[in-house]
Amino acid sequence: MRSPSTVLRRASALFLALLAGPALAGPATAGPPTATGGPTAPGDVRQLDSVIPAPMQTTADTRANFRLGPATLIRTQFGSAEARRVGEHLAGVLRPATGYPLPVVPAASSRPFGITLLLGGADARVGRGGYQLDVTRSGVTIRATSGEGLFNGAQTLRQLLPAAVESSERSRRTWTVPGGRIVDQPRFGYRGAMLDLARHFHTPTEIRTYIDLISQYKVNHLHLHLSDDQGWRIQIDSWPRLTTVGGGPGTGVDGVGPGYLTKAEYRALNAYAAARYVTIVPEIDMPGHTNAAQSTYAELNCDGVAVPPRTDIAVGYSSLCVEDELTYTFVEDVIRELAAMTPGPYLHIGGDEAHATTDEQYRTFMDRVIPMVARYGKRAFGWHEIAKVSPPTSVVPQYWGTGATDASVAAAAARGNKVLMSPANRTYLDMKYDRSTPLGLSWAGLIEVRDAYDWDPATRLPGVGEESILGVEAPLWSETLRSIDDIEFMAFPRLPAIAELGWSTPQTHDWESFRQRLAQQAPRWTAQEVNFYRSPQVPWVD
Ligand code: NGO
Repeated sequence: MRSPSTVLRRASALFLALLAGPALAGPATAGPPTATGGPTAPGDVRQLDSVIPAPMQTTADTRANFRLGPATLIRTQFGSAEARRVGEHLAGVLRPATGYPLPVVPAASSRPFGITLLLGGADARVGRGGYQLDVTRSGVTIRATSGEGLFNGAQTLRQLLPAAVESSERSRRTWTVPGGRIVDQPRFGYRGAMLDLARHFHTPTEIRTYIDLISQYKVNHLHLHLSDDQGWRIQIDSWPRLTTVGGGPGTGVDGVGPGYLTKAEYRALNAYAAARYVTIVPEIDMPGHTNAAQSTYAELNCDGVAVPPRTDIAVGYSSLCVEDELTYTFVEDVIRELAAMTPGPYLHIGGDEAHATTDEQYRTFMDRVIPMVARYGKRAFGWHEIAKVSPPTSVVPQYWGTGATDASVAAAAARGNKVLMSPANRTYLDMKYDRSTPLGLSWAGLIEVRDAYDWDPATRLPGVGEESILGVEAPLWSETLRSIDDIEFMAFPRLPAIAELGWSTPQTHDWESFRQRLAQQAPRWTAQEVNFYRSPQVPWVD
């Protein structure tokens, strides 16, 4: 549980550090007590290849370790506001535990001293989201072609420092980065996580915490499931009762998950995410999973009578009235307002489990709604049932099945649609780990850490190969979840497994290596006060 005083503790640690003033940092040496205090404990220097997700290429040089000191500067690309922002973010992460001031200054030269973030000069293989990280005795240099690449390199640097760096408490110790070079590049452009705000609302503070946690594993999209049978969670001005009633008291599973995001809160979340190179993908589920809207507005029902609100976890019984023009006025209002407050390029229109809608009605509905998304400047995502209507190739079906094959998803891939992979028996973070897991569901099976990790997105579905895959996403549905502690328990350690599948080249895929690296994340999560599941498959270190 994260104590409310965490923020205060962080602030006072920084204050003390500033009072202490700068002193000179020497080059890293092994062993004895140092100018900054405590001894170097054995095992304190991390391995270059201990990072999650596994980097593409690492070349260790144990004679070239770098030690952070009280005089270390964070130098960022001269003239780049974006590089500066990444530098400030990194400084914000490193200051509380180190107690060092770590001022962020423009890099006047590319001479390696301190931590330097440069745009340009990286190995050509890094592409857009990748980076090159060089550690020598005099400094750490991260080079990339974009702010996103610098941010990803900075997340790697965090993991190369001792786990205590993630604490909000200052510790007097050495902060050594292992020497050598990493050249890294993402396998897929889309690495995603999903939160379900409909079954239980999660507050902006909780969502921000999740963004912080996922972005350290280079996950760069957060899909928000904003409406379902049990609740409506996003303010829409033209249909105001959606939130005051549909998201109001008594909504959510068992009636205990009320709440909604105002437009201002939603915009602020998008900005918070963007500062961490995370794009928000908002979802309004339709034509099914719409009971909250239909119990709030009688006119959204074919017979003009409002259905009763529902707080159980049944699925597949609700549907908007496909034949009624008013339905499309409603849907267009929602899409227009949601698109206007969403800076990201995607808008998810659900489309799963429309069992109360005939195939013909489903097609009629999607043929009207998919073009609306494009009209408001967004690219439509849908759960993979959307593939059945042969949507335009810009539409992204999100595969959530458990079967060995899916003919309509394969046919969509053959036509040129990109597919987002979320097979439920591998990526659904709401599935129980084993029979004794107190939270979660089990309809798609039990998912231990190895089940989440040991598969290849590009061979999961025949006809949906590497070239057809946009990326991988780990959904976390909230039927059984209430708090951020619950979210963390289901996501850790499986979220890093899915993150690695999305980022790392298949050549690095190795369960034995992964579980060893995962084990070393435990002290980081402890320092961050993350509530994680101690899977018996992982040799945890404390
Ligand atoms: C299914 C269903 C959701 C449930 C979830 C629970 C999809 C795409 N539709 O996934 O409504 O919440 O399972 O695991």
